[in-house]
Amino acid sequence: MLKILGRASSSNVMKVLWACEELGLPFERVDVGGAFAFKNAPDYLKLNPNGRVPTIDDNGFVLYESNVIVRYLASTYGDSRLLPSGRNRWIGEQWMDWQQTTLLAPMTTVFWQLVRTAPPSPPPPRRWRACGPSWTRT
Ligand SMILES: N[C@@H](CCC(=O)N[C@@H](CS)C(=O)NCC(=O)O)C(=O)O
Repeated sequence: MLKILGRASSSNVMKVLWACEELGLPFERVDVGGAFAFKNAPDYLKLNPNGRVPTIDDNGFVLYESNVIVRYLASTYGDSRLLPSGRNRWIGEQWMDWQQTTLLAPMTTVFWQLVRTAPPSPPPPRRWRACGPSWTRT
């Protein structure tokens, strides 16, 4: 069975879980990363030397990088779901790369300032200032 290594609170793991859901793909998930560190998967760094989540193990085939995992699952198990043909495919690819290369950095700043760092609500002006240009870019 497909094994997903990574804590469910990670947006990159969520992508993979969402893809599995869309594809109706059964899987087993192990909490790794964040507060869990690597204690549930002591050999994790041998699978993914980056020390990042997610990583999948699909019957011995190990893969990391969330977008690549989503593409792999769609291409292997999708039966053309999630991976349309022709130009529509490239529109999907465009948004996936945009998320990783353009959106991610400013989104991370905004996320840590306004969501992950325990908020007084609404966030004080200094938190908004810390977001700087990242706010307008997200
Ligand atoms: N480019 C990688 C980035 C993976 C990544 O940065 N994951 C974060 C969680 S969203 C992580 O592993 N953080 C360290 C941790 O959870 O311990 C991917 O898309 O899979």
